[in-house]
Amino acid sequence: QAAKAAVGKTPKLEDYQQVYNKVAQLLDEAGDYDDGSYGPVLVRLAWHASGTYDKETNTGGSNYATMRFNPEALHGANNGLAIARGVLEPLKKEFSWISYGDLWTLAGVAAIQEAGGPKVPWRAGRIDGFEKDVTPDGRLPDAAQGGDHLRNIFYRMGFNDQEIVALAGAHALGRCHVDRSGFEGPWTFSPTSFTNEFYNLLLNEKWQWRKWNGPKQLEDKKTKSLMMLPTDYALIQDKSFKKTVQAYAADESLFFKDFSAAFARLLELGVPTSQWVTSTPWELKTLSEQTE
Ligand code: CCH
Repeated sequence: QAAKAAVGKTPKLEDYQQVYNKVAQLLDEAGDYDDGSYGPVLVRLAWHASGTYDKETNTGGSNYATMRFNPEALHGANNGLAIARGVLEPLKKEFSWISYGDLWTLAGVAAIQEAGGPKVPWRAGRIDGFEKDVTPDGRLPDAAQGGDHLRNIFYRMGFNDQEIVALAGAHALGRCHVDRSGFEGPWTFSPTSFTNEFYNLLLNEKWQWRKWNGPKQLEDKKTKSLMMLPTDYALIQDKSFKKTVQAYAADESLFFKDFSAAFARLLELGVPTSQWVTSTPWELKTLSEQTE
């Protein structure tokens, strides 16, 4: 009962709802930061903490929160995530019983739900590991590559083609930063709202390679203010992926359902079943549900 030991009492949903509420409150305390919300960068933290999972060796994933340690903090894919970890650090001080892995993944769930996205089932039980648990660099996807690379990376985590497309829809949120990834710009006109706009734009806008000094990325021909990564564009160049892109563009509730399932599973990768404090995940309430 590692989680129980860490908490010092039996962990209850109410305790984690309190943490959720604090995260939800600080999302909008971002001032001039980006588009005024820490939500997108917190989603990216939850994903990068989890997406190191390798099903063959059963290593990586969110269990040990190894991004706290160098060299993982310094892996190129994690550039900029010190901001997200820093935003959550005061919560770790306030709720010292929560593990970093639980805190980071719960923050990702709060960011999705508060941005108008689907409910994402979540449960507690991750424990803090050690530097020796850090996985090798190169487990997260490289945006400069194509469909084969996406399959290699996500199949390694145990996901299928439909789930690859569903997870990519998170790019409705946030933006690329030159000083983090080298890429630049948002995917949608509403980067703090969780919608199926990523798929609509990907399918319906005309995309052209941007002429600039940075890495190869696409821009929309009409406004030149939106972007797609080569890996995003790969989703409409492949028949199997494109079929799912079309389905999610046409039906936002289908996207919400599939995203929720895939993201919930992503956040649980690599956590031994015996560590979960409950056999079925919880549903955290949004702030607005609690004030109604
Ligand atoms: Fe992503 N993502 N992502 N992504 N990502 C970037 C930003 C965000 C790839 C590359 C990039 C997922 C999948 C992929 C978010 C969520 C998810 C950036 C810009 C790159 C590059 C980083 C920067 O410069 O700040 C690639 C390749 C893949 C392959 O599939 C998945 C899965 C998720 C979540 C489910 C979010 C959110 C952002 C915005 C972060 C921000 O700070 O605004």
